Amino acid sequence: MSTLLIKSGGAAGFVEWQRHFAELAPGLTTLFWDDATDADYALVWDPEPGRLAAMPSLRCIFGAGAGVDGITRDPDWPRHIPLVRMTPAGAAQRMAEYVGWAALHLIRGGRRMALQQARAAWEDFEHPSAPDIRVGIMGLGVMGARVAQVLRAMGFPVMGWSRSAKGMPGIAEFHGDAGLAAMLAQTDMLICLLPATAATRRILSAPLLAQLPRSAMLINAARGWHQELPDILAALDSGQLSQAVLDVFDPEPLPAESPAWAHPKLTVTPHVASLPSRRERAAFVAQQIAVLESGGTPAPLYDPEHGY
Ligand code: NDP
Ligand code: OXD
Repeated sequence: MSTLLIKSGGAAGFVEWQRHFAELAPGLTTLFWDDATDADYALVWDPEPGRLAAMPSLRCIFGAGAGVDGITRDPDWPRHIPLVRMTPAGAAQRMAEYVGWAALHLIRGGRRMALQQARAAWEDFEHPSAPDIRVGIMGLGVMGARVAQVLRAMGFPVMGWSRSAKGMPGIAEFHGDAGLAAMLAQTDMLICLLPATAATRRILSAPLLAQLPRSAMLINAARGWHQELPDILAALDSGQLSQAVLDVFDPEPLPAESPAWAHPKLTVTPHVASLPSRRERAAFVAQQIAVLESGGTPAPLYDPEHGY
């Protein structure tokens, strides 16, 4: 009988995980992180450094999210053990719904209307329509590819930047530093869906924002790692950015004293862009364990060479 050690959602979350795994993988024994030190599998978001390396029986690590930076920032995480990124089908769909909402919120002036409502002010204003707004997506991976399809279906002209070519119908693709510069120069709404790697740290900072057309809009649903928040606030104040929606911050939670909370051109959401239910995530893990135990390779795997 295989064992799965879980650190995601604390003791209350564990009770729910246990219920789902009992139905979805009856042969699997689930263990709470605080009660055991070894298992065949681990399902974790941000394990204490060194804990995974000290598990002699460990055969596979499951990230509790699609981004596994909370695991790989442990200098001792066991790189020889497969690390599976949490990507049930519902994850990309939820991300596309979030970004679709954020894109409409931006073009329809959602933040402005919320502020007007707070002072009972009935003030109408003109707004652009999706075909007027050229979208540039940084990252066309599991999340970015679905977002690109959905925004295109909503009527936005969509461009995307990635390391490798995708051949996505109707999406203009860009690669490399020159490709990024070319995309930024024609991007009215920039969306960040990059992984947290050495190459992408603080990429959303003043030099990049200056390459966008004036009054561009920004959505970051990837990681706080990608953004230099003071530069984004300064760009909003100067008019280089007209509005932004940020779902992620560094640190999280966003400190109560951050000027981001009250900025009139910024919408803050609390890292909720894509959170598949525990049931969906348990089903994904159960399915991947079945693949492993029948001699297959789980997917998608974190690639230590690329860092995502
Ligand atoms: P993937 O690893 O599937 O995709 C990453 C994309 O970025 C790929 O297209 C990759 O190119 C591209 N990329 C990586 N490095 C570079 C580079 N240096 N230059 C150009 N392109 C690059 O990631 P996901 O789609 O699963 O996740 C995207 C982000 O969203 C992550 O940061 C993740 O943590 C975050 N996330 C946030 C959530 C939230 O609720 N806020 C929920 C889920 C994810 P290529 O395809 O060529 O490899
Ligand atoms: C994830 C997240 O990476 O929720 O899945 O941020």
